[in-house]
Amino acid sequence: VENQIKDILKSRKVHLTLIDPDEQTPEGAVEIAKAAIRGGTDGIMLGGSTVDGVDVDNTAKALSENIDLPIIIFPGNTSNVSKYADAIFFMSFLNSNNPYWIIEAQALGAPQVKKSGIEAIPMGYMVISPGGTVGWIGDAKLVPRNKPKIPAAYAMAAEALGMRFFYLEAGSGAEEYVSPEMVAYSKKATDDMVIIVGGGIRDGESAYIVAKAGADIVVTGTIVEETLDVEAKINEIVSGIRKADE
Ligand code: 1GP
Repeated sequence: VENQIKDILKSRKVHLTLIDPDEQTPEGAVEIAKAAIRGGTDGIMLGGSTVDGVDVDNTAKALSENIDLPIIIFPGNTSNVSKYADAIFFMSFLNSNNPYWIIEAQALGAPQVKKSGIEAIPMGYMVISPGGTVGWIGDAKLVPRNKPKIPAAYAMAAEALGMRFFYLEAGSGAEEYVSPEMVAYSKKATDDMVIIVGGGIRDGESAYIVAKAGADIVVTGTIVEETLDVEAKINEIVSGIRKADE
């Protein structure tokens, strides 16, 4: 999956659709995923801050039987592992105050990941103010929105530690997405890091702004839960990202 993403990135930026298995049935998730694919998304991320493992597993199974694009787990905790997914963002919550989210959950989850046979993609995860549910659950030392040098330093550290993906997260449903300055600092501070930006991106213009600033991957989640026309909404976001490719 990592190679597949990096191949696409040679010619254009990537969009991933986040589906929260808590929010609908597995069949409902398949319908959303199919519409998002028609809208131009490149893969499905599966996860949420408060999701249980059974929901993740059932939804991953239904998706794997019905779609061809990569299914990547975006784990909220150690139970969120499923052999039906293609990969997992094996992530460390770099600005958590709690060692559980930095390395302990990873140690507890690693044997299951190994056993499941899915690909682990090493990722540094950084939560920016306002941070939302994940900031609260993850005991985050939230980065102020106007301090772009802080996550850039973490991105450099993550790259030196061997992580290949770096996620700037404003929190699901955030009122404000991560600022373009912050995205640009993290992108410029690193050499080969794949920069992912998510949280609060709701329209083509915001997707364009973060992609133009340096996001390699733009993630949207909440909008697919809110819109009545998933295909059209994803198409709007993807068109914004494509504009940044020009
Ligand atoms: C949340 O970054 C993702 O972890 C997506 O955020 O739900 O606001 O699109 P939204």
